Amino acid sequence: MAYDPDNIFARILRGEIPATRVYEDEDTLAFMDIMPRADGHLLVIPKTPCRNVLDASPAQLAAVMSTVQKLSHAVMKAFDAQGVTLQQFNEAVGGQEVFHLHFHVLPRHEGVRLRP
Ligand code: DGP
Repeated sequence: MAYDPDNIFARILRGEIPATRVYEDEDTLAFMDIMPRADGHLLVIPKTPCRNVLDASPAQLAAVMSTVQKLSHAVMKAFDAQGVTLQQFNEAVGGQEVFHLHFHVLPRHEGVRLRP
């Protein structure tokens, strides 16, 4: 499937719509999810065009996962969490709604369920 350069996350990358940015490096950006399912729920994306894991290069995956790991530690510390759940969806049938590769980082606390 083709990459749509006007998807919402591409527009966030270009600064056309606002987002609460929490981390950025040469290859990746992280910002807070607009519909958080846990306190501290953030999204990590590559800066280069990529529809999802099925479309990703090894370099894009490596960069995104490196940031996911870094921010998992940071968000656990910031939110005093005991763990994190990582989620990632591919194509509409796989639950994907925004067609720019992203990983959800969801801090988890004992006895607290993810919000729907
Ligand atoms: P999914 O593709 O299924 O992982 O769902 C997209 C996620 O992106 C969902 O958790 C809500 C979030 N989201 C959608 N639009 C925006 C937006 O404009 N800004 C931010 N920060 N998050 C968004």
